[in-house]
Amino acid sequence: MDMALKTARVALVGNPNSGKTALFNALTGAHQKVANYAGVTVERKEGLIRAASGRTMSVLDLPGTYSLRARSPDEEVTRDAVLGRLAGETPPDVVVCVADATNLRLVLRLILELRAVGRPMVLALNMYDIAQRQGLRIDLETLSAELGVPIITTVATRKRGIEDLIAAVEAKVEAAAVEGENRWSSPDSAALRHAAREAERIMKACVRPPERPDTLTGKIDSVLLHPVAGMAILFVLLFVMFQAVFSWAAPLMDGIEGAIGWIGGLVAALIPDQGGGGLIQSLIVDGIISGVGSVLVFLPQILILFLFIIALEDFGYMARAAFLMDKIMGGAGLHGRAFIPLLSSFACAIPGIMAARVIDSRRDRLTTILVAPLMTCSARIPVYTLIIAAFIPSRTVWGVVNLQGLVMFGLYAAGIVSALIVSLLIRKVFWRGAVEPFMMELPTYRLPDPKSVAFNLWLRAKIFINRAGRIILPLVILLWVLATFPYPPENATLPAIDYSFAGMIGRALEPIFAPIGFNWQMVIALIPGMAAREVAVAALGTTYAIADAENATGLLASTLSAQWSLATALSFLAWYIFAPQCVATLGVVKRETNSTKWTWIMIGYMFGLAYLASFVTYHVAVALGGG
Ligand SMILES: Nc1nc2c(ncn2[C@@H]2O[C@H](COP(=O)(O)OP(=O)(O)OP(=O)(O)O)[C@@H](O)[C@H]2O)c(=O)[nH]1
Ligand SMILES: [Mg+2]
Repeated sequence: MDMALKTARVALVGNPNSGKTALFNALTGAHQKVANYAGVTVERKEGLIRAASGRTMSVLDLPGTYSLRARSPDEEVTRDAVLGRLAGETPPDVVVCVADATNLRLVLRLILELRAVGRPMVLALNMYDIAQRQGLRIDLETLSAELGVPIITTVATRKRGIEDLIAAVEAKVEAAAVEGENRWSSPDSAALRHAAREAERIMKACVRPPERPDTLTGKIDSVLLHPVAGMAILFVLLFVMFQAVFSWAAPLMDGIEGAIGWIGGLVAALIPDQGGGGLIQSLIVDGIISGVGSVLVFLPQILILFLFIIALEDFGYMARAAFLMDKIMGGAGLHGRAFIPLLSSFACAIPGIMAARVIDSRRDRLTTILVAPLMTCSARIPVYTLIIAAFIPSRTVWGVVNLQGLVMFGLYAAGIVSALIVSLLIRKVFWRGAVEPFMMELPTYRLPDPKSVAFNLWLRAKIFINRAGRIILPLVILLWVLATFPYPPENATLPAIDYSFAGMIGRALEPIFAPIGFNWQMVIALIPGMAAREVAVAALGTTYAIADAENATGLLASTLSAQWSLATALSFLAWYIFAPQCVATLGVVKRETNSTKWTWIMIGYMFGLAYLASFVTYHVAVALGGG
């Protein structure tokens, strides 16, 4: 019977935050990002599944939308996919409309629009667990009859209803007929009013609100969204987060550090350092282990930070934080929807810049993109932490506050405040006009699922370790070569590294950076550090290990505290707040803005700010006695 069944194309369409990606992951086994706020998915993602009949289905996850009348670039993706407008593409064989069962009113309007497109459709009534818990009563039969589509209830996060959904889709494919012509056209205001009335009527007919309405979300919100208390809680949360990054991570970091030192010692003992062995020993111990190891140490801190972020995202708090920040962001000329892109930039500016696709106005999107790299990405954590560990004493101030955590908090705050100032300036210089008010809907609070939090954390760890292998390792080896050859002359008076290529390059560039207090080793670290910020730490690890090969077991932080002045260290921190030390980000800016001009404007303003900030920091610190 298996007569080479044609692959069926299935598109998941629905309102933002209705669980499309969670459903996509449950169907295909993929691991796309899922979080409790709108606008997580900004691109189409395809995955394959095989139905029980043996038919292959290609499933398409799409950005959420309220209407096919797309406004922002991410919504256009959805519209084009549904209408089959992309080059070489036909409309999907089946549209699966994914609805948040607790929020039917909005999705009904979308369903009415989708019906006009005339594709076979199935309604996945997702988050059915929450609807039941809330006591919402939905008359599935009447709803199905009203809409003329089969309805399957699902709980995407628990993989419930998945088989039924596949079967329903398959039945639609088998029936094969296109259900009608595409009668969809962009609705005018009369059509919108009509759809709203129709949705209201269907709601009345099919959904009975719970006898005891769920007020938990409302109760929590009355505290968390309170203009004063809410702000205070947000501030305290961030503060605790950075305290935790330092105090919880310490024992774990000591463990990793000890293990790396032990491996280094073992390798040093195994490889004789006579003849060619000395060179190999130096490559492995001073180059690879010192370099890559100096970055890997920071894994615990990064994971603790992400534990907070992932748990807060799943709980639904991040959308509230956006709500609280809206006034401040609007005052600085940022669009209400800029919050999520900026928040994502704390992990990495690249997904952050892509997330700006949810903003419909090009100017507002551009402003967001230009300031996104000022948010402290996780690749800066190794740089910040290294310098803080070396120069800021681990003291308790005001009784309970860890001084190192406080400085870290300050560095993050510096990034945020400068992003606000820069966007204000962009508005003043390039374009004026009103900023759109906040538009994001607030999701229902949900307890974070420990399994999915653990899994997301594991993905983060994998990304971090992968970067250590793919980006840092090759660069560290290259740097080792540059720092080792050529050998010093017979009558050398300086350390060997001073005669190497790295020494030469560093010294040639040193004059540019001398006014901001950088020595040539730092200059050398900045160059491979363009590949990724944390490479600078690895590069410093390697450079100082080679320079001080005699006692290579010395920890990088203690080496730095002996070699740099406080003013130099602070200047380096200031540099890293602003400098666009990341080629990949610049590439994405070019792609997303589709403009060389704006990419260069970003490079220019960020390097300019970095140099200025370092200059001021250095000289103020020297004047205060930190030279
Ligand atoms: N309790 C419960 N939570 C769910 C269910 N489906 C999804 N979620 C949660 O709902 C939130 C939103 O899920 P996503 O899959 O990111 O939603 P989306 O529709 O892809 O959102 P966008 O990409 O922003 O349009 C996440 O926190 C999920 O864990 C469900 O059936 N039950
Ligand atoms: Mg999604």
